[in-house]
Amino acid sequence: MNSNVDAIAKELLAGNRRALGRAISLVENGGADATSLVHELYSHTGKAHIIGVTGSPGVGKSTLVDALITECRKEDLKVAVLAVDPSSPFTGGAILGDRIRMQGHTLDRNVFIRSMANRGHQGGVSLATYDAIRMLEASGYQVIIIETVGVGQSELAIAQHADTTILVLMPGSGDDIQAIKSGIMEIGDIFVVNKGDLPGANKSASEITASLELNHFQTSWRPPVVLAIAETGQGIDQLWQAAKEHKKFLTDENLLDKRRSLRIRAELSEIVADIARRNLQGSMDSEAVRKILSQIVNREVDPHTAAINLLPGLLSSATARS
Ligand SMILES: Nc1nc2c(ncn2[C@@H]2O[C@H](COP(=O)(O)OP(=O)(O)O)[C@@H](O)[C@H]2O)c(=O)[nH]1
Ligand SMILES: [Mg+2]
Repeated sequence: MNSNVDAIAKELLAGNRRALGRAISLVENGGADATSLVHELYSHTGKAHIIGVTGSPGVGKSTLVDALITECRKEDLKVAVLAVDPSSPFTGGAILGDRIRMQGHTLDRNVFIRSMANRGHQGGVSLATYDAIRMLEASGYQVIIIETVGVGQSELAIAQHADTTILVLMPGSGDDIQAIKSGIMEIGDIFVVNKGDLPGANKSASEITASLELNHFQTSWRPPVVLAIAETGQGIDQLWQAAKEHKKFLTDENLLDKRRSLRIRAELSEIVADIARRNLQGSMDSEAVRKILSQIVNREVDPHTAAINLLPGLLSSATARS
């Protein structure tokens, strides 16, 4: 083990924030250091309540997360926020705004806020998020909130890193109708109609409730619909109660491990695919592959057979993501 990584791991376990920040950067960048860090700390992970907050831009997710932090702090829980933008290689305006909206907690040593953006390859931010969560858990954070920007496929995939997913909507945006139509309702364990101070909020909430009644659920959990005004904190205590009840439900029904094993299954296949993809990129210019390419061009071997022949080499020369 690299002694630098070793030192970071030790300090992180002791709750050092700088070490935590460096550890998250390392797992974001990937590579051998990231792999050893996760290896070292894995036995200290798995204890936090992971809450995903998702919804269209502007519905008030960051404002809501800020209010949720306040609720957690009332119970003296250590809370961390990862603001994840899976689509953008830049930590753009949206995330900058997020940080401003969570500034009330910047001096609190038991609150850690961090934004993560896509550093390039597909699946990258998703894989890095799994590991960033682990760094936070090892550092003693009891509640980890993941805010994702937007509601596309990749955002939903990240929402599924969570034990409890909160879907945030607002009145009058047509968002609710679209959510109902597009099937993203299925990922919500709790629904929030935020901006309850705007006209139409009650109507939106009852429309969502009505459409949920038509849903088929896989468990006996019935997603509550919470009306909130994130800006004033109204309804946030109710939301926090609902989140805790959901966690308790998962635990009592033995569903927490089931959820987590589904997640690990997704992560594992992503890691394997990532290794293969990386090795493939690394070997495409090799002498051996050049030879195979010319064989394919000369009709000596077909592409399918060549691919099958290449595969064992790609998987056996496994290297860590970088
Ligand atoms: N009227 C009203 N505005 C809100 C409320 N919550 C948030 N906002 C505003 O909505 C805008 C977007 O909020 P933000 O938290 O950045 O949304 P996000 O993009 O979903 O993270 C900001 O101008 C907030 O001040 C609310 O409860 N009522
Ligand atoms: Mg935001």
